[in-house]
Amino acid sequence: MFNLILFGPPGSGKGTQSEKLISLYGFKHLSTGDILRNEIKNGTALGLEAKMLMDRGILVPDAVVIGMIGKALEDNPGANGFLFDGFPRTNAQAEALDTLLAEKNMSINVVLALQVSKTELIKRLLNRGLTSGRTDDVNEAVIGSRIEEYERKTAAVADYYKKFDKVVYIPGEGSVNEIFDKLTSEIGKRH
Ligand code: B4P
Repeated sequence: MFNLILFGPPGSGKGTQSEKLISLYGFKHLSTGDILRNEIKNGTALGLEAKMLMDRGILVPDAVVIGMIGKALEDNPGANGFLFDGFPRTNAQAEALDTLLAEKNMSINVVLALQVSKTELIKRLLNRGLTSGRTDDVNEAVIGSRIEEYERKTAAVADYYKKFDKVVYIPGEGSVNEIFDKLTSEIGKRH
């Protein structure tokens, strides 16, 4: 069992690298962004509430995403490991994750934190907005709010895991394959 968090600001490559990591290692991919977009697609009450916040670049309430992750852990008892993508995004989410994992005698092995400049983040997200159909990617003001939410609420999550010596910073600019090699090299040292 190996559990990792892929951490970084919006547009840092979490979703992109997660896809490659799960196909190499067979981890169960838990992306709170994907789960929320699925709720929106299905028109659920939760999806409607989440859409209003996501369209403004604001984080969804902790209780909602913690509940989603708790359910996903229950639904996947046989997984050989979990890749958390876009979660936790606040210290409250990080503490709740530790509690959920401890109940199952599990813990986080490593937090891989992608570092990308703000200019590059904005460029990537606007570029994705040309084709993704994601309403939160088309407007530069919304992208700005997402980056501000990251700086105000999420960046401190790395400090939470630093206390347990679990954070490794990875330069997140360069080709997708170059960054993937750096990630797999760090996983290889611990897996
Ligand atoms: P997410 O779905 O997590 O989206 P994200 O952070 O914007 O994207 P990600 O970082 O995965 O994208 P990637 O770089 O791979 O969140 C969306 C919203 O959901 C949040 O704003 C929030 O409202 C809500 N939410 C989700 N989780 C939550 C939580 N835990 N708590 C509260 N609210 C939550 O891709 C970006 C682009 O960069 C792509 O086009 C990709 O092709 C490109 N790219 C990737 N790597 C590249 C590289 N090396 N070079 C050039 N381009 C690259």
